Amino acid sequence: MEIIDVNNLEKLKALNNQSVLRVVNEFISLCKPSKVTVITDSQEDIDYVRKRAIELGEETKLNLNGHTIHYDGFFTMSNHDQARDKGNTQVLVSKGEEDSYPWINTMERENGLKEILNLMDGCMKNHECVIRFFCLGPKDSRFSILALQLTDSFYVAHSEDILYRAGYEEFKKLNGSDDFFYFIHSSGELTGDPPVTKNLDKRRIYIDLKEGRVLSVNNQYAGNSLGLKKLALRLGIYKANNEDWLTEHYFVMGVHPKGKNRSSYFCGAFPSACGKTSTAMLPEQTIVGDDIAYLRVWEDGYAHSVNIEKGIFGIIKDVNAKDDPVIFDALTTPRETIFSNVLVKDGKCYWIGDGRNTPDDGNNYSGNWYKGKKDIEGRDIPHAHPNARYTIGIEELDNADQNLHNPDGVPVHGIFYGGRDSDTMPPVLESIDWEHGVFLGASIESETTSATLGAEGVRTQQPMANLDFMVVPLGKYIENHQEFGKRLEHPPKVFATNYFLKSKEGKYLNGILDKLCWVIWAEGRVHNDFKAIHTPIGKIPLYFDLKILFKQYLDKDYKEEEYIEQFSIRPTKILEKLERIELMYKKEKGVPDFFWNILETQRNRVIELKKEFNSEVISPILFQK
Ligand code: SPV
Ligand code: MN
Repeated sequence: MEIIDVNNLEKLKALNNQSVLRVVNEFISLCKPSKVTVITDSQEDIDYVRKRAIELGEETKLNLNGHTIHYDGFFTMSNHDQARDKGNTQVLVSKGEEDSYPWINTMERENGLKEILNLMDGCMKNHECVIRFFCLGPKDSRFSILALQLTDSFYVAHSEDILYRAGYEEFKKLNGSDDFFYFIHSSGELTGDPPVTKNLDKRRIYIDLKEGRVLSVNNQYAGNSLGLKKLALRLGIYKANNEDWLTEHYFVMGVHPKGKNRSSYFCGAFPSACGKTSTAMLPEQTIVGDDIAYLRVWEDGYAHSVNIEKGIFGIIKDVNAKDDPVIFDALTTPRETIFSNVLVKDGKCYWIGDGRNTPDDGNNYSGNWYKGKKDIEGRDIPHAHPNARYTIGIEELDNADQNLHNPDGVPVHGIFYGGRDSDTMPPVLESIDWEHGVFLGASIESETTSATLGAEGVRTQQPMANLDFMVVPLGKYIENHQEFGKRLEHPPKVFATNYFLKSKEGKYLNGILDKLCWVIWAEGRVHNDFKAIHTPIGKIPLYFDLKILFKQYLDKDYKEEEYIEQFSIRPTKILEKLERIELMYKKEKGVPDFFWNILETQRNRVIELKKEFNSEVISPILFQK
């Protein structure tokens, strides 16, 4: 039997694209699937993908209409597939270039290709391979890049239908050009029920910048397997930074202040599990995207931005009716949703921090689960994984922004940068100007979380929350940000946020929804609604304005003591942070002068401040003249 039938072959040929045929031929011959199915943009083809994900056991239906559960492989705590695998993700570079990237794993291209192509030989044996076409960004848009995906996982293919815009018809418009990214993925040999990747020790994700492609094998977790997500982000960063635009790990949201009859758009970069999606999904605001954006300098003098996705692959931990009402409602009502790595009991999902009673048993990512179950290293297995996720489309949410598919994107009025920082930076800080904003983004620090494999709770530097994906030298990337802003007549105002400030006793100082007030304040700053207090590290809100916002938006009495504790400047902590930043950037070649100048100026001002007040905690009231 031919592995590709006439009908499927016709679908390929109709694209009139030799480069697509070349890629398909090369990888079908190498991976040796038993069958090849080509998926167009037709509903019939897309339904086929959903049906196969269920038939093959990669997804199982749950009680609510459209809901399914998928599990990624779990063997021991140190070898599982519930997060991005940084260690086995390698960027393939030319000989001699290996040292250009101190922050990421690199491998000499020829060696890397040899290894992974060898692992991929026969990796789809007895599997059906699907060929998919997507569009990263809105259709018919100057922003967008086309993407070809081959995978033997119908969970991957189904997730991509929810997350990305169909692109088969867009590929026809290429007129034979090879101007597209491509992604080859295989779960490799499978084991168990549900079927999970057997050989996690042979998990490899190799990024081939030269060819604009990523090869990924022996994994299922979306951050490793879905070509269009973090794998395309890396290719996008490479392309943008060698041209004149930006690819960023940004959400994009519409901010709609009460009673103002206006909307503004904000982007935001936060490392994993630092409140990025929940910011983009704040009540009464609208979402364009929650993870990855392309930005270009536009004719109106603003930066314009598009979401390259159309869905959300969000962390489900701590989503509950009180703290994340919009997401919670979306996840507990019928609609197409893939849950991953949560507990299922009687067809219903449970996760950590869902605000409900947890059943004592059920099925989770470790198989049959019961309270007190231990992994083979003797540690408790929680009922749901801390990095358990949900996949939903944005379009059908009530808070979807009307410009989600606008080919011109949305004008960016402001940018947030946030990290997980318990003791140094205030909840919100406005930059002095664009370059200082780049500095604030470049100096995000965060404690590690469960979204990547490895230890949690370690403070790491996270420039623009993009370090995991930084496939160009960091100095060049920072300089490109500076240049990008210089070309804008109206550069976005930049704000650093910190939702994770703690008291001396270790208690969070802010409620989870307090971020709404920081966002609304920032929006007001863009339109000069509020004055700000100038401090040596940037601008902060006046108590009076926040008091009103807390009352108006959260019906909370925001006390002056709370404000003083949250917005005090802590000179020693800030000097320590500046030192860590300096240490990191010193390892990097080609960091632009403006960065060092800002660092020095900030340091001198903070040293003076410390001398002047002779205190470790300086109240914001003291800066108010
Ligand atoms: C993140 O970790 O930043 C995510 C999820 O958005 S992942 O797909 O794993 O990258
Ligand atoms: Mn992300």
